[in-house]
Amino acid sequence: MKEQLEAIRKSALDAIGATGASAELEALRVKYLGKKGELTAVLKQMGSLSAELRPVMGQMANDVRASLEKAIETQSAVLAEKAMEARLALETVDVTIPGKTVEVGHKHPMYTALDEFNEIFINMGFEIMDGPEVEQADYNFTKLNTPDDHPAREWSDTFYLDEESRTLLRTQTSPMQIRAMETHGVPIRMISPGRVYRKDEVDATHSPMFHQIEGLVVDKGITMADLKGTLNAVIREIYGSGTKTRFRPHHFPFTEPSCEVDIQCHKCGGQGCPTCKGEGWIEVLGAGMVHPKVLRNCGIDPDEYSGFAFGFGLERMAMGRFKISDLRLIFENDVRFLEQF
Ligand code: 2NM
Repeated sequence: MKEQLEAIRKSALDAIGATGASAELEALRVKYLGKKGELTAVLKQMGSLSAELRPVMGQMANDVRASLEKAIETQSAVLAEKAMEARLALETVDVTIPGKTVEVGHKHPMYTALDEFNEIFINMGFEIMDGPEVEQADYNFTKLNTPDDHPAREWSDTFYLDEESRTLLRTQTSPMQIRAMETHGVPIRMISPGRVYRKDEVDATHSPMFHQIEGLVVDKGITMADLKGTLNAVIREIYGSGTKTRFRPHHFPFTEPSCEVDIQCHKCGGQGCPTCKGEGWIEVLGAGMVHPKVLRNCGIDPDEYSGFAFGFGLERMAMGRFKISDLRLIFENDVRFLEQF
């Protein structure tokens, strides 16, 4: 029996030392120390030994068990270390590889133009007011002195949202000035920038959605001189202090008198060139003294108060400022285009 135990110890220790994976080690543990293992089988023969030999063999069997358990534990630690080294070798990070650059976006050029515009008006004491893009025809047209039979109300020009032509996508931001006069009251100095919608085919200068900034001042004693002074100041902030302006008579239903405002072409100095299409002047906005009927429609007494209003096209302004030749570039959002600003 002693030889048997020695043989088990030797073959088991050799086998344990030779394992390369923890599964093999577990198989060996079962093979030698398990319930049906070799060492257990030897122990089962103890009953046939003499009373003097039994404790001696018992002691030896325990020694063998202890040394196998110790060897398994040691080998297990060796294997775990090897496994960790292998994993670390696989997962090495080369910190010298150049990183992937993250592309950081920026504001759309048209909104850069809008921010500057807002800033100019805030500095002049104007409030910025936001309003709904889905409007009532009443606010978009009627209260703005645009009667039911006016051509601007045609279905071919306006996106109506019901058969009765009562709700629509606003065609201008002026309904917001009406709301402002009704709720804010006088005196008032405000601008309302935002999206407007018209049934236009897309081309180099048209889009069914574009942006306007309209403004309104109402107080006692406001005259055309205030209109000219304010708009000249704004235009010179945007286009440069030496910019020449021209106020031409025009017609809008909601203002009387009305005008369009041109700036002298900065490219040719008024001689006429491709930028100004040979005109020498570039139209930048429409304006006028708020029609007395419009004031009255908003509960303001035109005998006591007067005001002026104006409207800029934001895309047109951005196109002039950034030398953009086609309106579609502004909406396509091709990063190769946007990256230039
Ligand atoms: C323009 C041109 C002229 C305008 C008028 C009003 C209101 F509500 F006060 F009557 N808001 N905006 C106006 C006047 C807009 O855009 C070219």
